[in-house]
Amino acid sequence: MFFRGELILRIAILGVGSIGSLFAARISETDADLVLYSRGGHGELLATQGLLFNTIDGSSIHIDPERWVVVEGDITSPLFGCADVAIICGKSHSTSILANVAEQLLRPNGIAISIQNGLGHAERLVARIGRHSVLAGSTTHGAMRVGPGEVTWTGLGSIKIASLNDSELVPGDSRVMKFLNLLEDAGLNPEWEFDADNMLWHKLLLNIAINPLAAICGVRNGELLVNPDLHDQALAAMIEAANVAIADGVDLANFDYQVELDTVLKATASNRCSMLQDVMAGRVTEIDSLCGEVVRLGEEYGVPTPLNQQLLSLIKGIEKSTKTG
Ligand code: KPL
Repeated sequence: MFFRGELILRIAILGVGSIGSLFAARISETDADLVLYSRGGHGELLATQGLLFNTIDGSSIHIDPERWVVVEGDITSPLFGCADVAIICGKSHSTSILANVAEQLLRPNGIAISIQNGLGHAERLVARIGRHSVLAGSTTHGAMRVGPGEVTWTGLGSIKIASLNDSELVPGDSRVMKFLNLLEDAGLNPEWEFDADNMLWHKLLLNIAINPLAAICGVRNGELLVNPDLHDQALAAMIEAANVAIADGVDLANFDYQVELDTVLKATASNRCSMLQDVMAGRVTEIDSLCGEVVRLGEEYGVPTPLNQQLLSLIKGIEKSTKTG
């Protein structure tokens, strides 16, 4: 086993798609030990050949497979209870399975953080791991899998992190401080946020503006910035979802929709958003956790959501016609 001693921080990344691969590549540059939970062909390549990482400045780095341990399936000794932090990066629909894996991988005082699109993931982790060990997270980094065993960092964003309500896991906690320092060392731009619900809704609004439209039109994020029709549609879907957020108690008084949207579109202009990557690969998308969630909550609060309903139906239709099985 490659672990280099008890004092080295051990990070487990659960779900090593585009974003998970980006985090693994960046954290491999620090002195932390890494455990990657990844299934299928990509996992096999990570274990045998490592990862080709195309960085934000255009250079490429090969990361040796010796730099991490790749696991799949049940966690057994010596990996059981080995990790200080479990970062959940899988798709929305995999949270429950990955929460089980996190429970097996984490040390008794380890931390789990969900950095996924959509709402409710952190609470699903809490159900498994306990409120005192869970942080909420979201990211605006852009990453794209260009082929098996290869990932490109397509947009420099940040990782936002917040405590859950009534949690003792606050920025002053030494485990949280170590984790934030590690993300800083890895160049992943951690930012502490003071309201987990607001943070997750802000990211949801950006995903609702960008992901379904880019996936339906088959365009990179930057096209939504330069094509006025698409930009108007993106903004309209975002503002409609924001009405639901406000009904849900989210404070959007200082949230400038257009500025926030354009900032992410600029930073990730060359990215194919995660939903477009899913559609192109014939995978189930996260549409249920994005527009589906907005439509569901809109019905609950009596807020009309026709645009989100339409985007939901279109993506569902595309999923049916492209599903690979
Ligand atoms: O979160 C993303 C995604 O693709 O899911 C953004 C930030 C929109 C980057 O494409």
